Amino acid sequence: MKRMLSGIKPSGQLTLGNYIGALREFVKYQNDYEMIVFIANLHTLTVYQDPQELSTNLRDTIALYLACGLDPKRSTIFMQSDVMQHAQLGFILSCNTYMGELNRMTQYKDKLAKGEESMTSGFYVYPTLMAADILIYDPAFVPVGEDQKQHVELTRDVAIRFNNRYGETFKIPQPLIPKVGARVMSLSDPTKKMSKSDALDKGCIYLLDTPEAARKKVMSAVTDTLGKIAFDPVNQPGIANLLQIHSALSGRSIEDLVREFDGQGYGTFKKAVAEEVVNLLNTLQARYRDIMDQGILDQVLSEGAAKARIMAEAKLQDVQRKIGLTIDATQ
Ligand code: ATP
Ligand code: LTN
Repeated sequence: MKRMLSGIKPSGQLTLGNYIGALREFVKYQNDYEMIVFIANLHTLTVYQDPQELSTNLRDTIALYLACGLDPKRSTIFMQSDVMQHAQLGFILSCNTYMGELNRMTQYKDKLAKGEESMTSGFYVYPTLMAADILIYDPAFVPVGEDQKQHVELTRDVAIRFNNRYGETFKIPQPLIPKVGARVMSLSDPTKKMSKSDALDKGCIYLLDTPEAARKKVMSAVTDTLGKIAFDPVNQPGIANLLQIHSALSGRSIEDLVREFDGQGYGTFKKAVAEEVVNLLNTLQARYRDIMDQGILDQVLSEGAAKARIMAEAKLQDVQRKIGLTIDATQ
C-alpha cells in the first residue's frame, strides 16, 4: 500500500470547506493508502496564538477528524510536537536550503509586499519544517491545497539536493492537488474561498456552529437577481457554490439538482441546501460529543505518536549517520 501524508494547521475552527475539500477526502483515502495525518501545531506558532484558543483549536481539530471518520486503527494520527524528530530534521534541512529559495516563497513574498512588520524568523523558515514533516515518513503522495503546492515543490528540491550530496535517503513526494470543484466559496462573498481565518464569519460555516446558526447563514447566502437555478460560476457564483455544496453533501449530480430546483425560487433551494448542511452538522456533532465524552483523545494521540516516532527516529538516525553527525559514520 502506498503511503500518503498530510498535515493540517489548527489555526482556527474547522469549516465546511475543510470538510469537503480535505477531511472527507482523507477518510476516503484510508481505503487505498497507508495514511499519516498530523496536526501541525508547531506551524501555528509562526504567528502569535492565544494559548487558550490554540489549545481549544487543537482539541476540536483532532476530535473532528475522528468524528469525520478518520480511524486511528487504520491511520496514524498524531500531534506534530509530540514527535520531536520533526524539529530536529527541520533544522538539518534548513541547513540544506538556501535563503534565495525561502525568499521566493509566495507566502513570504506576500507578507513582505504588504509591509508586515512583525514577521517572525519561524515564519520565514517554516517551509523547511514542512519539508521535514514530509520527508521523515517517505510518503508517495502529499494532498495539499493549491497554496501549499510551492512548499511541496521546495520539499522535493531539498530532498533531491540531499540525496545527491549524501546518497539516496529520501523518497521524492508528489503533491496531490484537489480538483477545481473542491473549492467551497464564502457564503457572503462567493468569489472568495470559504476560509477559517475569515474575519467575517457570516460567510463561513464552522463544523461546530449550531445547526440553527448554520441554517441562517445558508438562508442569507449572497445570490443574484437572475432568478434561475443554473450552474454558472461566472455569472451566478452564489448559486453555483450552493449547488456544489448540495451536490458534495447529498451525492447527487449538479445536473440532477438543477433539473429539480430550477423554477422553484431561491428560497426553496436554499432551504434544501440548509437541510443537507444541518444533517451533516447534526451527525458530526453527535459523534464529536461522543468522542469528547469517551475522553479518548489523549490515548489516540499517544498511540499515534508512538507509531510515528518509530518511523521518524529511523529516518533521523539514517540522516544523522549520512551527514556525519554520529561517531559510527567513521566505521
Ligand atoms: P486559512 O483560511 O487560514 O488559510 P484554510 O482553512 O484554507 O485556512 P488549511 O489548513 O490550509 O487552511 O486547509 C486545510 C485543508 O482544507 C487544505 O487541504 C485545503 O485545501 C482545504 N480547504 C480549505 N478551505 C477550503 C475550501 N474553501 N474549499 C475546499 N477545500 C478547502
Ligand atoms: N503548511 C501547511 C500545513 C502543513 C502540512 C505539512 C501539509 C504542515 N506540514 C506537511 C502537508 C504536509 C498549511 O499551512 N496548511
